[in-house]
Amino acid sequence: MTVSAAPTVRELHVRPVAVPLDPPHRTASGVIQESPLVLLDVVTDDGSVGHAMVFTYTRPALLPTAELLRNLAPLLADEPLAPVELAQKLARRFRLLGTQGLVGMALAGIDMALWDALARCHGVSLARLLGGVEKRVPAYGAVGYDGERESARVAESWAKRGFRGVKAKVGYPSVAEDLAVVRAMRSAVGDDVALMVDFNQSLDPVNAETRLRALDDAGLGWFEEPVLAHDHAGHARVAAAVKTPVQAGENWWGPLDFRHALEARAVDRLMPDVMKVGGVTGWQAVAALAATHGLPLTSHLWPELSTQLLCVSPTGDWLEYCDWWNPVLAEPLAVKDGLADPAGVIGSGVAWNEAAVARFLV
Ligand code: SMN
Ligand code: MG
Repeated sequence: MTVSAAPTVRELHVRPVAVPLDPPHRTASGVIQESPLVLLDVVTDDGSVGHAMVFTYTRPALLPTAELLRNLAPLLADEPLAPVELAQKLARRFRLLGTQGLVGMALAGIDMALWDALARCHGVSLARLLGGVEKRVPAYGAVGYDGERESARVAESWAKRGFRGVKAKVGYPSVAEDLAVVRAMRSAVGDDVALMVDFNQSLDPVNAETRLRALDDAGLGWFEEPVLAHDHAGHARVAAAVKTPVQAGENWWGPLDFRHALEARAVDRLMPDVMKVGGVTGWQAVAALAATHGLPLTSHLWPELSTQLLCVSPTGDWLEYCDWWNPVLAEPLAVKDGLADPAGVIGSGVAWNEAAVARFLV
């Protein structure tokens, strides 16, 4: 039997876009008015093209990230289409600078695009490429930091669309306001919809402990990021004080941050962001950690790619549904009856609506 040669990478195309967000997404730690995205296309010598996006959260980081990615492109040219190998090579190349922040985001974007190209080159979904099958994944909808009445209205609209879970931004000035938002949402969606809350790092550990105790009997699925993301001891203090599971992970850089959090017993559930965790390669390491610790794994943003990854994550749990980037996608993720449905997807499911991309180009 002969082993066929892997395709090689030819080029990396980089395009910055700003996709308007209407309505804006409010959190206790700031408002997101638009999605600044760097769109990546990895072209291989067999004609496959892999797609991925890097989300820079804020406009000032958009063009520097795009420029950084353009500067990284020569490191990929003529390399085999082997994402794990390339991830190690690039990590070594940036050891002295470090692979957090914009560098980490850029490397993760490359990793995601390489994996997408590899799956496309085999004509399969990413889940299949990784040895799994496409499965329907329960998805929850997001409610912003929008007060009692609006939170209840949006929660109800998710429930009416068939979503079985809703996560609201809280961390209002008082615990009474947090409780009022949760109660209003509960009465809007009934008892069969899971409710979760996200503090977006807005509390200090002492106040978080008091506040989460007061919310502990509200029937919530989890408390997310009550304190600063990297305050593992603070998370651990809060997690030990309440029955409701504590969840974090969207702001941890790579599998090593997850290891440190687990060593500190910081949380009961893990929520990697496929970009900040280091792309598909980083996600897989964290999915293995979650499985060996028996911790449920939820995704953060990147709904198309995350659905594929949750299909192959042994403790995969909820998908965070998010439609912010749908305007630039050729075929956004299908969701039916609150379940993300990756049937028929090739690669990670990410491909561009070129007319829209041209409109939003920066
Ligand atoms: C969130 C915050 C900021 C941007 C996107 C998403 C949030 C979440 O913490 O969990 O969705
Ligand atoms: Mg969050």
